[in-house]
Amino acid sequence: MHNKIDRLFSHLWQDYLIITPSAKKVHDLLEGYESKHLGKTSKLVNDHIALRTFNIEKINLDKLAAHFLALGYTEQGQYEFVEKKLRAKHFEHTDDTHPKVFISELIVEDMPFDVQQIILKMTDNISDDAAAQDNFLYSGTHWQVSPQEYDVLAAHSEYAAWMSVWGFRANHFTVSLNHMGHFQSLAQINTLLKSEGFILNSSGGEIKGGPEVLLAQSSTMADKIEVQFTNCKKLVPSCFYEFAQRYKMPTGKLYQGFVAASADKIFESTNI
Ligand code: OOG
Ligand code: NI
Repeated sequence: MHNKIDRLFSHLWQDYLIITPSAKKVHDLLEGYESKHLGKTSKLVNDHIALRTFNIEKINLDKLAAHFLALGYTEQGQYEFVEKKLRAKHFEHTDDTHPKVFISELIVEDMPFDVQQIILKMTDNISDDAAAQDNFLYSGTHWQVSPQEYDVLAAHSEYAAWMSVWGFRANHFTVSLNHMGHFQSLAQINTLLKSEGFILNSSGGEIKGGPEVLLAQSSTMADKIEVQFTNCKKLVPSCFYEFAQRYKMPTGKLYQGFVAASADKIFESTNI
C-alpha cells in the first residue's frame, strides 16, 4: 500500500517537474538550506497536492478521488467557490506522512453555452473506463484545443483554460513549513524566493490566511510554457509551487483542513 502511494506521488512529481522547471529550482534551493541546517541531507515534506477536473460524470472529482480512496485516503472536507463555479474536497491518509490531496471540479453547466460546448467536445471521446486506469491521474490531456478555443475558455474561466492545456496531473505540490528546520516562517521563504527572482502570487496578499484561520499559504506564479495548439504555439501558465504553515487547534493537534477564502486566491496562481 505505502509503496503504491509513494509510486503514485513519484509519478505525479516527475510529471509535474517536466512542465514546472521553477519548482525543481525552488525545491533544490530550499532543500539545500534545510540540509545545511541539519548538517546532513534533508528531504522536504509535502503538505498536499492538488488536482483539477470537470464535473462530467466519467471524469468527475469522485472518479479522481477513487484512486486515493483505494489507497486508504478518506474524504475530510468540502469547499465551494461560487464565483469561480468550482467545488472541491480534500482527502487525508491515516498515515499523515502521506500528503493530503485537494481535488476540485468545474461545474460545467454553470458556464456560458460556448464554454460548455468546447468542454463537451474536448471530453466527448474519453471512454467511460478511462478514469479508472492506473496512470489516469498523470495522463494529461485526452484532447486538443485550438488557440481560439483556449481564449474563449480563458475569458470565462482561467481554470477551464488551464484544464484544456494540461488536463489530469498535479497542479501543484506544497512544501510543509512545519517540517522545516531552517525556515521559521512563510515570509522568510517568500523573501528568499523573491531575491532569487521567482514570482509570487500576490492576489489577496503574498501570504493567504494565518494563525487566525490555522493555515497560512503562499505560492509562486505558474511557469509559462510553450504549448503546441492545433495550428500554432502559445506561451501558457503551467503549474506552481506552494508553501504552507499549519497551526495548532485548541486540542493541540495541527489543523489539517483548507481555508476556502485562501484557496480561492491560490487558484489564481495559474492566471494568465
Ligand atoms: C487548488 C487551489 C487551492 C489550496 O491549497 O488552498 C489550494 C488549485 O489551484 O487547483 O491548493
Ligand atoms: Ni494548495
